[in-house]
Amino acid sequence: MSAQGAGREGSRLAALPVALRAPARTLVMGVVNVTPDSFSDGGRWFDAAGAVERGLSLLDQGADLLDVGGESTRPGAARVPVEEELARVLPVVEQLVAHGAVVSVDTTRAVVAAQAVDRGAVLVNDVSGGMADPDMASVVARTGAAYVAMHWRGHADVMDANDAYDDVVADVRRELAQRVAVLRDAGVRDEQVVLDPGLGFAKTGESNWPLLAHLPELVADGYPVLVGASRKRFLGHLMAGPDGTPAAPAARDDATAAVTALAAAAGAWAVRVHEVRASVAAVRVAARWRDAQQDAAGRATAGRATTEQTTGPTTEHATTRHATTGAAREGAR
Ligand code: PMM
Repeated sequence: MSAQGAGREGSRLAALPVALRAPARTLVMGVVNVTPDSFSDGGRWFDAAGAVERGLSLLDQGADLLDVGGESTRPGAARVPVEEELARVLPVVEQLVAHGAVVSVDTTRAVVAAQAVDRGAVLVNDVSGGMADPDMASVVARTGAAYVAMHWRGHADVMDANDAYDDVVADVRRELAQRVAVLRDAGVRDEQVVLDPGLGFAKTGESNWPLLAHLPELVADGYPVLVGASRKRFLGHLMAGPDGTPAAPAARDDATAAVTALAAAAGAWAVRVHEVRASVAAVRVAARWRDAQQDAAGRATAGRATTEQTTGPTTEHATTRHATTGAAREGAR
């Protein structure tokens, strides 16, 4: 799978403000859950005023965009009626847009996506990658909104039972490529698409780590990549206390920021997080780190070119050195 025209300046994610289309550093998307039962922050901002206030505070902390959701995807959660989802999400989208925020809507329903875009959302974040609602792809095609297609195998009530992979990295990449093909058939342009490996969705624990470790391969497929590790169960297990009790969601923020730094160093387009401040620091560190790597790789290449001009390449040794240069460049990307 590769994104045709992914590098074309100006056309990629055209619904977003220019600065967010091909940013110099990884973006930080702040989570605004207007739900009574999300796993990590359910109920804390469950009225429109509280949710808007939360969104504004995330912007103050440095969020580049806000993801507004009205349906919990907590494992085991029941579905919310569509009228309820609309009533939760639309006023919050509208008010945050009025405050100048770049707003994404976290929904699997085409009707919610369409109405949120009408109210100014510029990105549709669909954890089902279009699988939950057959009308989603045509809404995305018609509106031209940016679209996050996440890897997904079923709603919250069944997702844990779907954690079965031959090779989780290969399987997720293949299933995402299938989603992209369906989107293309419906008229969605590659330039609208962001891909997300779907950490925690049909991935109960160990399956998440190979996906993070192989993030550069997903990035190399050419689509912007969004990573949503924030406060997820696999981080709770990682940070378990001495008796094995998983760390509570709010105690997973330091580990989340560590994932942000590594995801940013691997070239992720954005991270989706509940606590923004530490992730903003992490993406800044990662950006400088990558710049310094590229500078070092550039200097090494220039130095070698000068040496070769002076001495001329020697046979086998020269081949080895070029191989090293290539690896250094790859590491610097
Ligand atoms: N995770 C959650 C919700 N929405 N969207 C994307 N694109 N990627 C994710 O990993 C993701 C998501 C679950 O977290 P929450 O219930 O705390 O919002």
